[in-house]
Amino acid sequence: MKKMIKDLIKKIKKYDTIIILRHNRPDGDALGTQLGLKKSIQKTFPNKKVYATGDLNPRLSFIGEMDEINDDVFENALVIICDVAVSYMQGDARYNKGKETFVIDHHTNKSDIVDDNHFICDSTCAACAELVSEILFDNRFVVDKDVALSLYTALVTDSGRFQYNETSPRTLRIAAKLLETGFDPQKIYSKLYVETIEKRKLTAEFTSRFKLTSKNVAYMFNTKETLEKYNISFNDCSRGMVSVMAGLEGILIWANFTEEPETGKVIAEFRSRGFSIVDIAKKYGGGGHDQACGATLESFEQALEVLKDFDQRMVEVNGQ
Ligand SMILES: [Mn+2]
Repeated sequence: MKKMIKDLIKKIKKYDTIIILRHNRPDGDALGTQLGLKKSIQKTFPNKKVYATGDLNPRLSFIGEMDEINDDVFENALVIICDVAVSYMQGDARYNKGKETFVIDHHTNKSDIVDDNHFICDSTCAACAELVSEILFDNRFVVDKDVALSLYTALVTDSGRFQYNETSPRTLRIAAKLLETGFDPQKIYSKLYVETIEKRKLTAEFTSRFKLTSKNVAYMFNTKETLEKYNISFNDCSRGMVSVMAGLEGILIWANFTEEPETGKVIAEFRSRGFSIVDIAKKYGGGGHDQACGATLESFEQALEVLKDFDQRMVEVNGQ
């Protein structure tokens, strides 16, 4: 991996145009890592043209804006893809149009975009930002308040405020180094964790909606009609409501199944506490982390199949 990182740094120095990408429906880690890396390269090498593109997440626009660039910009560019290794989850359909491409990730999926020499991946990192921050610090790139705010937002969100499994002494050392740049973390928390009264009431509605399987797997089915009824966006429901089933005694696996209105596909978010379920996500063509993963399903019938697998996992875990 050291050799690959060395090679990446060499390529960053060589290319005049660098485009940073990440996964679609971006979360805090995807956007924070992407924009933190962009800003750091731009500040370290002011003469280079550095861009960040992809679909938006309005809730996280405080991290920064996306660039609009023409297809021909990709021709001579170095492309660095963050927080995702697979082609079907890309935020910019032109992800494979660069002259050369690197992937930096912390998920457990293999890459179908780059070969092993261009795939910098460490699934022990709590966030992709942990790996990227380390690369930037080790190679003496500019990490000022502005860069650090983006990377810290990524670290805080993907680690669940430093609580999830992958959070390690190394995560906290990186967080400390980022904080030392002097930005105000309260500014981030007030954007991320203060919500409207309407949103809190909606969360209460969804808390009363989830069901349990015979083996105590919590789940929700959200159809297109559900989204309309509660006037909630797909993203706010799919990613935003999975956590209403988290942190409950006796519930070690929970799943949120939401119909994507444009495609009719069912986007599934899976979470567990204490053991891995990512193999089940992969069985259905998905992936992610051991205890936080997902998949794209064809139908709610298929969701029932997934729930059977989760019930089976509970039987194994309980040793029955
Ligand atoms: Mn991530």
